[in-house]
Amino acid sequence: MSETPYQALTVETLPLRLGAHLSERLGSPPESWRVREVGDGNLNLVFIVEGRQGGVIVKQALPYVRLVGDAWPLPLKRSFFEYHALTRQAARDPGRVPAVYHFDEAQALTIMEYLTPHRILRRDLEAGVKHEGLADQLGNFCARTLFRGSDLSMKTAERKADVALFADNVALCDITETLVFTDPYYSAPLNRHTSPQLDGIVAQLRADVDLKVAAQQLKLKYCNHAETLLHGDLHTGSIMAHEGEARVIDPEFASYGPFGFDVGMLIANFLMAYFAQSGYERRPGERDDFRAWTLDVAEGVWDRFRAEFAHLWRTERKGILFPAALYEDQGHALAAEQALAALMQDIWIDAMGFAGVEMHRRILGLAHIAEFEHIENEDARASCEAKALRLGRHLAVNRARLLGFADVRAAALRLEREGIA
Ligand code: SR1
Ligand code: MG
Repeated sequence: MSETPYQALTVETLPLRLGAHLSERLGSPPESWRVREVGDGNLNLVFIVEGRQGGVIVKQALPYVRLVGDAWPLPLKRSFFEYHALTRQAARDPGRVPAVYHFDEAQALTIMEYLTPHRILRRDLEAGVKHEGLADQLGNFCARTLFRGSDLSMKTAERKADVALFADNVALCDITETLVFTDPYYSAPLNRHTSPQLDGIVAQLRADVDLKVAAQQLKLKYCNHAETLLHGDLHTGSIMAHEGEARVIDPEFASYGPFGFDVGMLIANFLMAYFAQSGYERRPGERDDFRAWTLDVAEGVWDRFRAEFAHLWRTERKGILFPAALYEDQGHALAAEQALAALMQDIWIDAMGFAGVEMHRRILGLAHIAEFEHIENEDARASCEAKALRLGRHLAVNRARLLGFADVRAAALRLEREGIA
């Protein structure tokens, strides 16, 4: 198949084209398979293919941004970066990403594990469905992939080769650079917000020079601080969950970047889910318990990330940076703890900044989130989004003054209680 020029799959052509790869796993004949295209993301085709013996996911890149259409071309090579990110994540945090069965670079397609009956986590955050153990699994995923993908773990040759490989993921980095850090802060052509009732706060934010400075300082970090291999798009639509298990998907935005990026983006998505809850209440307080849970998960992700990262620092620091030869081996174990505390403080500050801009771009930019979009009442939706915009501003601008998650929680609770007036 890889000798054939790229051609997008359809529900009709898939069985014939992938029959040789899938028959053993799904059972024959290919004509008997049930094929559904279920991609609801912004970029790709995603097929569920089921036969008598089992099912798989077939994900294929399109040569353009699905959300916008062929007016916005996008390199197929993103599937190559996704494949390479998945293999690294699988090694660094086993069991947390879908198993890859086959990758075809020319067709920009990956055949992988069908996670069922898992659901996209964002849908459950909208529906008010909790998942046990989520914060721990996601915090560990961030710590393990970010620590083990960094100079704290990797040797110099492997690390340089990997930075070079992912440096080519130019188009997807450009999307993040533009859509996350720049577009929300002026009236960029692709921007939209869902209600004229937000016009006032949107104008305020776009006139806020401290915020513009903060956003570009964060962009500088995203572009220049190649500290570790990022997932690059770790929001709650990139997580599938079922009962006690969370799985992380879709790392096509993988690139080297700052430690705080993934964990900050993820926390932002739980904070937005927190503010969305009132939009689904049929009577005030109906979602109190679930709302509180979303904040607990945000805090839990940070706590677990910090604890696991510290554990890896103490037990696996075998890379280029902060070698034990300089610290523990010289009787200076305390100095290593001092260095860890300083690094963790930097990561926290960056993570809060990235959380802030993520909250803004999901309300002001091109790519919105379902939890807000699906709130039918316009007044209720605008109120939820305005609170998230305010918190985003607080996090981005005051990121270096936040002492810990208690400060974030206090700000979120106050906004939820008092609104933005
Ligand atoms: C044009 S792509 C828009 C967004 O969708 C992806 O999931 C990323 O979050 C990207 O920023
Ligand atoms: Mg995605």
